[in-house]
Amino acid sequence: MTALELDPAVVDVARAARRVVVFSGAGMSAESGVPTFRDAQTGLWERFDPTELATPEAWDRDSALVWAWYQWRTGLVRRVAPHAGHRAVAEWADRTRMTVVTQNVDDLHERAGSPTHTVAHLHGSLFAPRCRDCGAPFPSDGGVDVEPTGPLSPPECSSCRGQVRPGVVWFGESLPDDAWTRATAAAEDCDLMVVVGTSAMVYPAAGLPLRAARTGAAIVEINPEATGLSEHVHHTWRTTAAVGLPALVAAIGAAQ
Ligand code: BV8
Repeated sequence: MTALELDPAVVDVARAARRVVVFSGAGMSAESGVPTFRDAQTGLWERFDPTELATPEAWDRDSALVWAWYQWRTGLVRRVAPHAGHRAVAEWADRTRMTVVTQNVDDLHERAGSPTHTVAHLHGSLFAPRCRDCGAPFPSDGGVDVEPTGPLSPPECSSCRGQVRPGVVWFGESLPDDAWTRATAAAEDCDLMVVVGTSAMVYPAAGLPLRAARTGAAIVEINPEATGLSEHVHHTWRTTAAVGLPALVAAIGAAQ
């Protein structure tokens, strides 16, 4: 069922839901000003596809180029703000058991008020660099404010003098056990999963909505475009995260 307006059936399902998962992708942060993976790259990285840069091979080939990319992205996220959709998800948690499972490496859900322990970062965080050799966390400096015009050398670990790397999951790397365990448990336990702003093309994350559907959850997709998931969900709503989520949460509240 594809709708351009909020479908009353979606409000009924959401109002009745007691265990909700919001599964978010890059589109969740787009209206905050964070480019999605589908958006074209700019500057130094214009000639690269993000899926080429977000790999251990790219890091081994040119860690300073990749580190500059992450420093630029970190600074950009630090300078933007969560939008009404992020805040609606945080407010919804006041009414029901909420788990946010995000593919995003930004901290916008948390900055909008979603408690850290309720957010599972499947692909890590821009704000959690770590030593590639000993794994020690390295304090994020918040990235850079001016788009780098050249490579930036990654810092040295203060514990073992190894090379510090971004705290994200690259293609070909396994997901963090804790986040994946929490995400799969929440997907299998929820009675509603709202899938927001993802093209659902990156696995194993993209398998979570069908995993939730198999255990009886209703699946609602919020995305201005169709995705490979659209034909498999109960409701797909052609709207954006910053418009749809506040409208849905307000409708639930009004309905109670
Ligand atoms: C794994 C962090 C097991 C980094 C990311 C070969 C070897 C190993 C694995 C593979 C392999 N070949 C394939 C795989 C599997 C691979 C994979 O899925 N590849 C894809 C390309 C096919 N997966 C992995 O490698 C994963 N690990 O499998 O481990 C393993 C381990 C070792 C050996 C074998 C197996 C790890 C994947 C994690 C990669 N890291 N991010 C960084 O950020 O730099 S993924 C990154 O891309 C994001 O986190 C996100 O997950 C993904 C982008 O997807 P979306 O979030 O959906 O964003 P996108 O831009 O695509 O779409 C935006 C959507 O929003 C659109 O639909 C648009 O319409 C919508 N939208 C736009 N505006 C709005 C909106 N919606 C709402 N409102 C709006 N305003």
